[in-house]
Amino acid sequence: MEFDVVIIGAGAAGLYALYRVRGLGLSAKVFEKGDGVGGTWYWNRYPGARCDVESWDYCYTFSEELELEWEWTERFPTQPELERYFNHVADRFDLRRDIEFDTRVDRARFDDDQNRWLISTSNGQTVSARFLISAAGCLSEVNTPRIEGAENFEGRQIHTARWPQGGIDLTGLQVGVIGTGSTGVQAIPQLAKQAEHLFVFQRTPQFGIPAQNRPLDDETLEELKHNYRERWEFKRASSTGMGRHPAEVPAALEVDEATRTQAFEASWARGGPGFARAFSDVMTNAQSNQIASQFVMDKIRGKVTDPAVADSLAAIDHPLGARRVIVEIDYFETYNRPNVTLVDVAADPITEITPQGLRTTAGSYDLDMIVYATGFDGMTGALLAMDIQGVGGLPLRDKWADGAGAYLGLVTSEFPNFFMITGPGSPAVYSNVIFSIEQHVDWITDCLAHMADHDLDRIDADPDAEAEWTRQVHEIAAQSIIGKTDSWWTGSNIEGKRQGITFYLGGTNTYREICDEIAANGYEGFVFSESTSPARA
Ligand code: NA7
Repeated sequence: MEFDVVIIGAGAAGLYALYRVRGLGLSAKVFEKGDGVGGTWYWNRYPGARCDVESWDYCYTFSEELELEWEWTERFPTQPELERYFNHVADRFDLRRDIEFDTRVDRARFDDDQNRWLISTSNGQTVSARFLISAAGCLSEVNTPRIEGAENFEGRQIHTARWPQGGIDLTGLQVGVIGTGSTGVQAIPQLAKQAEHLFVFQRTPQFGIPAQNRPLDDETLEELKHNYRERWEFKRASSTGMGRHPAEVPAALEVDEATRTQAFEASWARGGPGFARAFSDVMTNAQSNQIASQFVMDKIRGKVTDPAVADSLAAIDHPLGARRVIVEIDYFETYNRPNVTLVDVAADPITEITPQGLRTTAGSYDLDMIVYATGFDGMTGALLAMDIQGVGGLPLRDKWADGAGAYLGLVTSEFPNFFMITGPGSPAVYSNVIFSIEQHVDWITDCLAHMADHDLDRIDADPDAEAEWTRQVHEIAAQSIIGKTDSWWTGSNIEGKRQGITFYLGGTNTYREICDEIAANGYEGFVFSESTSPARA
């Protein structure tokens, strides 16, 4: 089978890419390893799964009709609601007919002579395409740490991103959860309500800001519809792709203590991921950050009745915002339940999993089930899980062995006609990702239209432009607090992974301007060629 475009993945990025590629009159096929659409929101079905970006921001903006007809029910949408949304999008735009479900892309090889990609899938097909677009996602390759003895455990072990449809009945079970990142923090309060007893194995305590979630009433929905255009303008102007007017705030050190506390209290009461925006300098000034961090740690302590447990949860050793700030609902209060035990595995490390449970240096825990809320091989994991080979059979894994780089995060040299949506070098996970996805897809499909108009068959990145862009990405990251703390953002959660921030921290607004300017200047830094290939459609 031959297509103009093959797209990997039917999550938010793949669905929109398919929509736009079809709009160009090109033939397309999407391969999706799940049996439904939604990507992250298809896979992450664990109890409590919810987006930590507000529903009115975490949605497509490409269709006015879609935006006006869809009604969100809560400030922070749950996984089931998001899955319904992506299903609605797939149906509304008749996308399913070009998606092949339960089909994983295992291998893609660029055929230099034919100027085509040959794509092999888990069900034994090989198809060819002029263009290959990865919409495989930044958080889709799960990370399950290897713990000695895990294979001998007699109970059930499950990663949160592999929670089955229909759920799991935890009634009467002794359950252990490893991991207290965004996922663990969302899942733990819900698991605690169902399990007989829940043991939480925490290695690193984290900042948690209350979501202050709420249902959306008619008045709010009406206002959201009324203002959607204005929000879109704000999204474009903002550095993170969020649709709110950035408030003019002073630096924390410019005001007295009482004013500071009042502002932090107000930000706490508003809730959500924007807590640090109470002042302009929390993310840039160490002293201001320390004051904000202390405020949050005191709040955490105030929620937990057992002082030793409160200490374990609140003794946070990194600056606020250096890891992704967690948005929580009833998380800290959950430790006041009699059926929840916090085990500090930084002080008392996990040594092995036994047939009956889990052992630490100081204790052992009988368990019926182990839940791995242990995250993902972020940014590059899903790309490198496939065997992608560029010119001359160069494996992407080899090209990126010393670190991932792609020009604008979109194209990596020696892999012609291969585009990445939210690839390394783009703002990706450090933004309202669905808005970034739209920008990427629009840029890529405009580029495809440009190539058709100018009879160009092949696009590649100039290696020098790519190296310079990657240098800039690293330079900006080096100035930020987030590059200095271990987390999945730096890749330190994956054994053997080269560490460092691989996303662009210069702001989505600046990034968009750069991408647009490069396109307007004849795609500076990209190399096009006219092909005499017989396969040209
Ligand atoms: P994260 O944020 O990577 O969190 C993973 C958690 O699992 C974190 O608490 C880790 O502790 C813990 N972990 C991982 N391996 C181990 C081992 N071997 N022993 C003990 N604890 C371990 O993943 P999430 O899924 O929560 O969130 C990912 C993103 O999804 C999130 O940022 C949002 O963007 C949505 P550590 O902190 O490494 O000590």
